[in-house]
Amino acid sequence: MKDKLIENLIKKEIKRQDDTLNLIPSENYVSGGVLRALGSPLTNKYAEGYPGARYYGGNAVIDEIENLCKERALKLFKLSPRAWHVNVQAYSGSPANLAVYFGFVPFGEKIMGLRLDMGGHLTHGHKVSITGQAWKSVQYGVNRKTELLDYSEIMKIAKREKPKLIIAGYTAYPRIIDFKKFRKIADVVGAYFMVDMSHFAGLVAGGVYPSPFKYADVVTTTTHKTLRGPRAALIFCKKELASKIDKAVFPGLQGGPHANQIASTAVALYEAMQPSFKKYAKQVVKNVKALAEELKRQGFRLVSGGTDTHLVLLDLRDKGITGREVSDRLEAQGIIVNKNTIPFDPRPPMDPSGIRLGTPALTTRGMKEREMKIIGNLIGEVLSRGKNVSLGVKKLCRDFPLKYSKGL
Ligand code: DSN
Repeated sequence: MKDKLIENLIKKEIKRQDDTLNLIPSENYVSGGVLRALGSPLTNKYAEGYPGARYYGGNAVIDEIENLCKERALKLFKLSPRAWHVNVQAYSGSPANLAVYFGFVPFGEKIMGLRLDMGGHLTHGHKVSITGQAWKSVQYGVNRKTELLDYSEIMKIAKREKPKLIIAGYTAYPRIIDFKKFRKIADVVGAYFMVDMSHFAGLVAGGVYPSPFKYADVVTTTTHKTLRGPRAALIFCKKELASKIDKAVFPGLQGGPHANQIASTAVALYEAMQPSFKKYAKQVVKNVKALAEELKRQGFRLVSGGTDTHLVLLDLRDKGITGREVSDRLEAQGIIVNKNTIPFDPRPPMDPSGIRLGTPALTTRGMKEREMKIIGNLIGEVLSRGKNVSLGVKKLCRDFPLKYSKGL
């Protein structure tokens, strides 16, 4: 690379990734194949439109790539192409969600999602997001005592507000979602039912989290979290809704699709179909359970008491430290976590009362339950006993190296 400044910054970031323990539940490490497609000359091509109907010439190869990506996406989630459609052009998760609302719900009508501070996402109707401004947003919460979804309360709100679309699937909810109950609620009020499975898509693909497809009308997902692909998104919908989604993505919301990103997604989907990915997904869940147990042993309170997914939320209120302080103190020793609100958080989002920890990235590095116990203990050493654990962090990073610094 002639640009030495950027070249050196890339090297520096690779070293940072290599030398730290990444517990951010929405991050992962992609394969050389995924990077190869993402950094390929496919980025040179304009392809507005869809396979077989483009606004530019020279798209025969891009058509093949997009069709292959779609085929693999349906196959990975065991969906019949007769019943389901998938759009693979959304640039990332937020535009994917926006496209769904744009396709299904007239401006000013109601959408209903989980509050951001209780584990929902900005694009599920939060007031600072366009999704909470262009549409009327109705928000549900979790139960104060159990910190779990309260389906009868959600039903009550839905009956009162009559939203046109109901969203399930969250960014900081460590438990299994009952999609069947949501389907019933949506049916009672005549709403579309959408699942945003961005966080747990890889777990669904690996068979360790319930699939939402039996119940949802539309399912969105980013591809870069547990699914371990490039930053991109997929929108699945029932076949009869296909033209609403396709028109909303292009020309409604976006211009030319990113062919390199679509090819890279196709590579990730191929990888997720291999038996080794099933093993990976299982290990992600085993690892988070081991981490959760150790954190409990270290005296931390887990929101909802535990986890069924790839993440845990720690409530730090009884520790007298905030999420931001914890994140900074751990980062100084090479442990990267995510400050996060907890349900009914008395503190603001920039310095909340919790942290969110997940195992997808460390599991990709090859770590197992033994290492999760060690990491849970390291976290306790730093936060409860004020110890310096940087040597322990270095050893784990050295024992489970990333391959990027070796040129893949
Ligand atoms: N940033 C994603 C996450 O970390 O969950 C959501 O957009």
